[in-house]
Amino acid sequence: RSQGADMPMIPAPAIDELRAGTPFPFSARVALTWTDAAIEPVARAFLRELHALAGISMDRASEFDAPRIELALTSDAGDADGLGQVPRPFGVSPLGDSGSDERHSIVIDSTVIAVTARSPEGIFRALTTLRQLIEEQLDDAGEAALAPRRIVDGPRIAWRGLSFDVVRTFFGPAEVRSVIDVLALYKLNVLHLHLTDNQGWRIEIASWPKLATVGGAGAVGDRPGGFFTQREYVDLVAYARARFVTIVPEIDVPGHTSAIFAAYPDLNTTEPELRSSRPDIVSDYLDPRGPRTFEFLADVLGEIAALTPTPYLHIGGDEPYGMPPELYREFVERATTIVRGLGKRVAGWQEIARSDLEPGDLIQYWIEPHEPETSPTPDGDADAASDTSPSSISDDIRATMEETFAQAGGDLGLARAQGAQIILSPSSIAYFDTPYAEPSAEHGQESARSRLGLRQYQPVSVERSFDWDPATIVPGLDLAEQLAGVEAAIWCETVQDLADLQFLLLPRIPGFAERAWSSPRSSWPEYVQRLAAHAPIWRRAGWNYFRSSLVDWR
Ligand code: TNX
Repeated sequence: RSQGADMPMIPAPAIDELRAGTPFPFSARVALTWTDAAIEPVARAFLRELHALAGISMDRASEFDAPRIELALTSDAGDADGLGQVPRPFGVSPLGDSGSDERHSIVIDSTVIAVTARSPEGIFRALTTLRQLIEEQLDDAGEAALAPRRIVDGPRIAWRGLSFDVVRTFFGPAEVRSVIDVLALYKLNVLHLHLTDNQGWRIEIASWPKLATVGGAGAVGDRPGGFFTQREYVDLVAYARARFVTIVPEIDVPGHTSAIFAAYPDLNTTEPELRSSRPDIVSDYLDPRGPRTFEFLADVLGEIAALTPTPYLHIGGDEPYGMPPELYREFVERATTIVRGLGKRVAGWQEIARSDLEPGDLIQYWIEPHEPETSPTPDGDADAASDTSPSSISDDIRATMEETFAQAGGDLGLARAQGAQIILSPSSIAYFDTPYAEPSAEHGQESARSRLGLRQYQPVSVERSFDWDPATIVPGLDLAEQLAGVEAAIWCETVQDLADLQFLLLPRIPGFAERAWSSPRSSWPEYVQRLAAHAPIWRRAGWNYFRSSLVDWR
């Protein structure tokens, strides 16, 4: 293959112009220079990363050394760096109004690589591109020939995330860090941590200690439980931050709350006739009329808010099975009042649009019209959910389950009318806990870890996670006014360990990231060649991935 002249970057940059000339000779002798103290942490992290990756020890050097990589912050005065050619992104920054500018430019010539941006985050994104270029060309001697080119880039969508279920299977800090590494490599900037659900509570709460110790003891099936201490969580937030990934914590209420009730049974004041006897359908909920419900919620959200710099707290709100609609509405209104009182903004699954929201709140779209999976999903281990006898739940419970999905088509309109913005997580595309679809059944059987992915879903091909357009997935969505961002989601009922998790994330994450970041609409035949070139990066990092037969892997 040509020396770096093909375009291995994912996501594809907005502007990429190849230039004539001798390639830049990347090696351990290359020096890195920077002028602004603000970018020192990003520069040092890049040096450490290259060292860890390939034993490369570049060093900081004077601005006269060559070859060298120069990092500099620029101002937008006069647009000398050309960043003005890349439009501002759609959506909202997970950092809030102070959200930084991710745009950057990279000019590679035979002796110097000049990297400029308006913020440390922009420099970080540029270095991620550079890392991909280097890794893709790296030979056994630790050298890479980088073709002269000019790249000017920035994201199409500001909020680009992964929602990660650490409840159904508990993943500890080291495993979460490795997921953050995958996100950062593909310029995703949000890790939405689904910290609580029926099967477990995964974060230490000092004022309600049994949430973690009792509520966190188990997981799906007989898998081990676990939880993050506050210290571990704070360290994860910092680890993510250093990679410009924002952790958005989710405390899922008022449904999906069995772990709370296991720890503190008195908090469960669900009417006896609304409690399900089916193990796979949970209909107990946090009741707004419970005497300690909002004291509890204020304590929990208060502690989470204090540990979390992002302006957003995600309150879940999905699938409030068993809950009469007026109680749900009352609950969400009180919960959002608590969040605002803590100085934070509200995010929640799309069902919260059925309550009063405020402009700037975020709702997460996941229920698609006319898809098979919009029927109620059994909760927990798919194989254990064998009791399908309709007699074991009451008509009242059944009605609330059906309501959840029957009303879904109105949620976006309700959100729009209230000025709330939308995170797109269309389940048929963005849910990665689906089996892989492959052209040949045998290939699927032998390599697709066929136990992975929930049975109620249609299998989804690697191409499908790539071949969609956030701009058209919801008819009539006004990108400038209503879009907040996009998030993929990985639910872990069938995912048992890190190898399983990586198997479902790779190669879907890069395709999703391409759609979130890139403005030029790449085609599958072109994209799949770039994708193939990334497998060596994953192998070097020790990440598992699905060797789909749709890709001619390197
Ligand atoms: C629905 S998506 C859920 C999760 C399940 C998931 C399985 C959503 C807001 N709730 O509790 O894990 O389906 O794909």
